[in-house]
Amino acid sequence: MELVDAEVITTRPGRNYVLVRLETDVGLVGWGDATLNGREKAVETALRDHVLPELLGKDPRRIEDVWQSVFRHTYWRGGPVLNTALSGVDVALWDLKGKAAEMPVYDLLGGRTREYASVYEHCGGPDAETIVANCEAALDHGIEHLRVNPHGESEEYLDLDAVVNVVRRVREELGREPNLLLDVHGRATPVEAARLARRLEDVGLFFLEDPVRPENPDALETVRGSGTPLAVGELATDPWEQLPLVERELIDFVRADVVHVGGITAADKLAAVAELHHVRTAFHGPSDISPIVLAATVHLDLSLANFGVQELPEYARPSYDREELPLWNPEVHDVFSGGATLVDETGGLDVPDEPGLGVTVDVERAREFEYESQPLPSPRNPDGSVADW
Ligand code: CS2
Ligand code: MG
Repeated sequence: MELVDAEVITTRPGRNYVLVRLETDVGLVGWGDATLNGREKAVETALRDHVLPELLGKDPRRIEDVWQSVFRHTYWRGGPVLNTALSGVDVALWDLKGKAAEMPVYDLLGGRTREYASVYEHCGGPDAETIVANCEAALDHGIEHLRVNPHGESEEYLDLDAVVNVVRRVREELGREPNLLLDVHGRATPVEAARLARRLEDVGLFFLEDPVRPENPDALETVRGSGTPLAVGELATDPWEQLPLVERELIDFVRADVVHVGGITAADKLAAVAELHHVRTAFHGPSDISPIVLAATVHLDLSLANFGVQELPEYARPSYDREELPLWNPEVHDVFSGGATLVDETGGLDVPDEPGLGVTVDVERAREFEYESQPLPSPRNPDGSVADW
């Protein structure tokens, strides 16, 4: 089998997605997603002008070999642009391999270890009342992991006292049972994060996410040591970035993002190392990933013994008003069908028992939605200096 066509299609059904379409000489087509939020065109160019032409004539069954050559033959390895491009290719190759073998990807990864992948839902809001109401709606639908981020007008600033007060009130209202999660988005300093983790000990968080920026792993030593579990990793653009955190057991949950860390191949290896260190997975599922990446991530979740929890993309929030739970906003549904769906009452995602990823892409419809620039947030501190978002 060989690759005879490799194409990048940038589409916008509701938001921008960079899709990878690989076609073989036996007529099989595999789909990947290489969306880098806010820098979509950089990845599109990397794929079109550099990565995809080199794939033509290669055997798509040799996923590891293709992965190694795309990653290593650049000499300057990785980074968000190149590794997102690689991830898109890798996911498309796994989709192809599943289709060729007539097996779902989770079977290629060792088979199911669970019937569904429990999710956490974004239940944040401007005040405790709204957050509690969002949590109760999620709980009514069987979702037991709830992200309770307080956010208001000044979402970009970290008001530690306000965060602690709101999260405490949410816990008091909901009782001890539900699993509560909080994402600090790397906005705290190490010592602020350490205080936050200690102050939230009595709340009993399921995890505190990205307490500090990931560049300096040693900073997590300052944060470690409280009774609050930590989750880090959505910003990693290759598995080695996470290695010190896992090996030194500085985190409890590894949050690889399948579309940035190097695809299914890299996320699976990272998860295997994490398992040996008793670290569980909590793979990234933000609203900027397409149904292709969500499906790829859930195939992994279903196969991993050390699966922890799966983030449910915000836009995939089920409509609680309807009996049927439509996962995607209508425009996304125009382009993608199949893929991961919530299994009612379980609070978990499952994928169809179909060859490959189980996602169908309407390529003609995808071509009709044109890319539009979608600026990223650019917050400033009150004194005018640049703030992280
Ligand atoms: C967030 C992301 O899902 C999360 O935990 O941190 O939404 C993140 O802000 C986006 O992926 C950035 O594109
Ligand atoms: Mg996050």
